[in-house]
Amino acid sequence: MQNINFKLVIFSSVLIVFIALVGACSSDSSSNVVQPNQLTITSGVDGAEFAFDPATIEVGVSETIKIVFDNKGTIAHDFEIPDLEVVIATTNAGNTGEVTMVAPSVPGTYDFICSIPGHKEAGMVGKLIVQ
Ligand SMILES: [Cu+2]
Repeated sequence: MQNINFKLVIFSSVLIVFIALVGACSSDSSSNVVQPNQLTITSGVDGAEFAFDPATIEVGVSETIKIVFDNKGTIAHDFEIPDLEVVIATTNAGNTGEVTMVAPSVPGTYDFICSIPGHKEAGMVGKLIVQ
């Protein structure tokens, strides 16, 4: 009788450890989800109201990329890549906006701009290089 109880305790212990391991593994697999690389583009750096910093960004072909637009200026701006239909809507001074995009599958260079009238002409342009 004593022996049977002992076996039952061992079996239960093994079962508990097994369940814990399965639990650990399944929570592990969720961390395998690919997180997009993040790029931050800032405006208003060093008082340059109508400029993006950096003005050139490089991404890999087909790369999933999260773009964060950080408006450190004193007026509202937006961020658009017209040819790729990528848009971060008007972002007020001191705020950030973001968008996640998948880069084209072929290399190329695309302009990004602030689409608020007059801002592109004042210098709010940059290049996204896909390579
Ligand atoms: Cu602007």
